[in-house]
Amino acid sequence: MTVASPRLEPVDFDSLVNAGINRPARYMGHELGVEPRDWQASRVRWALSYPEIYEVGGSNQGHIILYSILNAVPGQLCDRAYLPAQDLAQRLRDLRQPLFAVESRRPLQAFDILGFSLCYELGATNILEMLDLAEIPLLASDRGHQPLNDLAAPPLIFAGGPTATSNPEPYAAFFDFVALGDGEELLPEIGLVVADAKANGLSRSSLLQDLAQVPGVYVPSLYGQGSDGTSIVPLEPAAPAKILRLEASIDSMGRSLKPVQVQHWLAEQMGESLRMTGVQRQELKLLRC
Ligand code: B12
Repeated sequence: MTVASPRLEPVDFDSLVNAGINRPARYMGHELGVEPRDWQASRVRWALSYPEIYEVGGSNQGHIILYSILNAVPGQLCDRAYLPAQDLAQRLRDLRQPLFAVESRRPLQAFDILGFSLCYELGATNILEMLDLAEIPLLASDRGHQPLNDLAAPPLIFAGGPTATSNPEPYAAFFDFVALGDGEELLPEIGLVVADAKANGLSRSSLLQDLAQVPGVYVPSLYGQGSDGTSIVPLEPAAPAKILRLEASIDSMGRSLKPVQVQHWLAEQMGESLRMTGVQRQELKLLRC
């Protein structure tokens, strides 16, 4: 499988999300509390996803906590992505447009690192649907070796959350790495490793080896089946034999959660006004200023 060609600029939102799409506010990324982010100045660009439609994903506490923490890290930004409903998914496929993050409206391929909350088993198939819509190879082994600052390199794809933590193995082939336990302290540490790798032009495999040294990070490609047929053992001496499941310290808690999710009635109101007045175009202009 070849790695998809990079399409890194914001999608043509007006042609994708218009009167034919239900609840367009789901995709606008313009909720109360969203702040402008400096794409060019950011050394590491994250997208986090709770892989469900917006109403389920956007209200998930863990997802918004981790998003808020990453946006407080200097020099890094974090956007969000959700599973599009069937109407937008079909339109993306018909128009051959890649799935995008809701705030920057950039294709998910444009990010350095894309993290999914895997909070129940069936969320896994939604992740595959999102990767497919984003034109990102489904298997970690098909994502090439280019360093992340090569524009053709797909983002690092990883998962965290209760299901990923309790048994990552059924999903291992799809992820470059899996984060075990709470993400509050782990994600900023991962961000530092990724920033360093980008600054030094490290290959994807060298970066993954570095990430494997971070407590709480499991890199499946560095492990294989043990001689007993059930255990998982390191394939190289540098990979730790046991990986910690992290617990957030009390100091990392107690943040206010932003953004506030767009409620159904508001989404519908916004959808109606978009259709009638073209507010969407004005809002887009404001967002781009
Ligand atoms: C609230 C809740 C719900 C709400 C979710 C609403 C919402 N939008 O958030 C509702 C009622 C909708 C719900 C539904 C379901 N739930 Co529920 N739910 C919970 C519950 C009680 C709390 C989750 C929570 O908010 N925790 C607080 C946040 C801060 O913690 P967190 O989510 O765990 O996130 C932290 C870490 O996990 C980690 N993390 C999370 N995401 C990521 C991502 C990355 C990249 C990283 C690094 C880390 C990371 O960092 C976060 C911060 O520390 C948990 C049980 C529990 N005590 O955790 C069950 C739980 C998650 N649910 C579960 C299940 C099974 C379901 C359903 C499938 C039930 C059903 N049969 O329909 C559905 C699936 C819904 C869906 N489509 O996603 C199971 C999952 C079991 C499993 N191993 O898969 C749990 C664990 C309960 C259980 N013990 O059985 N649920």
